[in-house]
Amino acid sequence: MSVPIPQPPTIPFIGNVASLERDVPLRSFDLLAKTYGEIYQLDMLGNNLIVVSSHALTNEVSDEARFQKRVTGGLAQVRNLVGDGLFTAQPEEPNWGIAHRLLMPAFGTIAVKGMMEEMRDISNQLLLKWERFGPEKVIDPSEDFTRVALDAIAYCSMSYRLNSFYTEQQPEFTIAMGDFLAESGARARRPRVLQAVMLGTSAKYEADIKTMRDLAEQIVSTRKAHPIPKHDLLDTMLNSRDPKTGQAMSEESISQNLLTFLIAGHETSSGMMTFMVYYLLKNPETMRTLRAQVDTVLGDRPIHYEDFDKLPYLIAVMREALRLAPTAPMRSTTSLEDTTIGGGKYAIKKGAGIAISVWSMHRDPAVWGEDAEEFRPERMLDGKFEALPPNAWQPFGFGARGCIGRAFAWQEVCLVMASIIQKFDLALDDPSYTLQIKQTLTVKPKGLRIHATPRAGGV
Ligand code: MNH
Repeated sequence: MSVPIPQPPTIPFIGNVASLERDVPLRSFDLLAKTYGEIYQLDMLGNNLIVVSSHALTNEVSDEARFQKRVTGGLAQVRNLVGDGLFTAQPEEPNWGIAHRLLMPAFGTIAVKGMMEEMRDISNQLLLKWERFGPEKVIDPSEDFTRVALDAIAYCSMSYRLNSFYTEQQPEFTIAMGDFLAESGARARRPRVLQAVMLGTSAKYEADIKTMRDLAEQIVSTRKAHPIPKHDLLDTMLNSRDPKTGQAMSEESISQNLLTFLIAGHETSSGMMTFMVYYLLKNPETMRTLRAQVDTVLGDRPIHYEDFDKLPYLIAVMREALRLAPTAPMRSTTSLEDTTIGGGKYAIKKGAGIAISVWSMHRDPAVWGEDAEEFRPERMLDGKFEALPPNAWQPFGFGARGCIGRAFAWQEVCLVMASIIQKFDLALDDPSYTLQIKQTLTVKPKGLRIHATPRAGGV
C-alpha cells in the first residue's frame, strides 16, 4: 500500500511558496529534504510539485520509458525568449527533434575538438588579463569566467566576438541575459496578481528580450547575406537538414537556438569554474596534488587536446566540483502514467510535476558515504567514478534531454583550469571567506574574490 507523500503546512492562496527562501530557494529545498525526507510535495501557487532528493528515487524517475522532461517553473519562463529551442522545448514539440538530430553530431567530441584553438583564443584573454593586472588586483573570478564562457560559445558556435574582456562592465548583451535569467526565475515564484502590477519590471524584462533577440537575428541575417567558409554551429543550422524528416530549421528557430546555447552554456560553465576555484582554495592539499600533475604533464608548454587524458586528477576535481555543486541544481520531469515509486510506497499520478533535487541527491550518504559533504576528488579516481551506481552523478541531466554541450563544456573547463593552475598561484582575498550561493536559473558562489600571482616564467 502506498503512503501519503509528506507536505509542509500550507498558507491559503500561496500554498508552500512561503516555505521557499526567495534568494536561494535551493537552500530551502535541501532543508526540506532534511526535514521531510527523500520525497515531499509542495503546493506551488496551486500547482502540486513532488520533490525527490535521494539517489534511489532519482534513479527510478530517470527511466525514460516511464518519465519525461517537463518544462516548468523558471525554465518555462525562459521560453519568453527562446520558445521551443532545444533546452526549453516540451518533448512533444517537433522543433526539439529537428534541432536535436541536426545538432548532435555538431556537439560531439570530434567536432568540439576542432574548436580547441578558438577556445584557446578566448582562454588566453583571461590569462593575459590576470597576468597584466598582477598579484595586487582583487579579481572576481565569477565575472571573468562568465566572460570566458559567453565569449567561447559565441565565437565557437557563430564566429561572433562578444569581446567581453575589452569592456570594464560586462557588455550590454551579457547584462541583459543575466537580468533576464534572474527575472525568469523570480517570475516562476511570484503570484500572478503581484506579477500583473509590476509594470516597471515587466518593461525591463521585455527590453532585455529585445536586446538579445536583435543581436541573434542580426547575426543570422548577416551570415545569410555574407556566408563564410567555416563550418561552425550556425553554418550547420543554416545548411543542414534533419536526417529523419529532411526539414531545415527555420530562421526563428536558429536564432532561438543560438540564444539557447548562450543561456544553457555560460552560467553553468562559469559557475563550475568558480566553484572549482573555491574548492581548490579551501583544500590546499588538493591544489598541491593538482599543480604537481599539471606541472609534470605540461611543464611550461601550452596544453593540447591529447593532454586531457593525462590529467586524471584534474578530471576528478571537475567531477567532484560538479557533484557538490551541480550548477544546474534541479530538473523537472513528469510521469507518463499513473504509477508508484519507492517499491510501491509513493503513488504518482500521470502528469504529476516532479522536481529532482540533484544538489541533495549528490549528497546522498547511501551512495557517497558519511563524508558526502566533503570535497574529496579521490572518490572519483581509479575506476571509482565508473563504478558508481546508475544515475548517481547527474550534473548534466540524463537521457535524450541530457546536456548537448557536455563535451564542449568539458573541453573548455579542462583548458581554462589547467592553464590557470599552470600559470598562477591563487589565493583568497579574504581567507575567512566561506561559501555563499547566488541562485538564478543556476547557482554560483557569491562574493568570492581572489588574487592571481603569475608564477616564474610568465604567461
Ligand atoms: Mn547544458 C541541457 C547542465 C554546459 C547546452 N545542461 C542541460 C541539462 C543540464 C545541463 C542539467 C538538462 C536540463 C534539464 O533536464 O532540464 N550544461 C550543464 C552543465 C554545464 C552545461 C552543468 C557546464 C558545466 N550546456 C552547456 C554548454 C552548452 C549547453 C556549454 C552549449 C554550448 N544544455 C545545453 C542544451 C541543453 C542542455 C542545448 C538542452 C538539451 C535538450 O534538451 O535537448
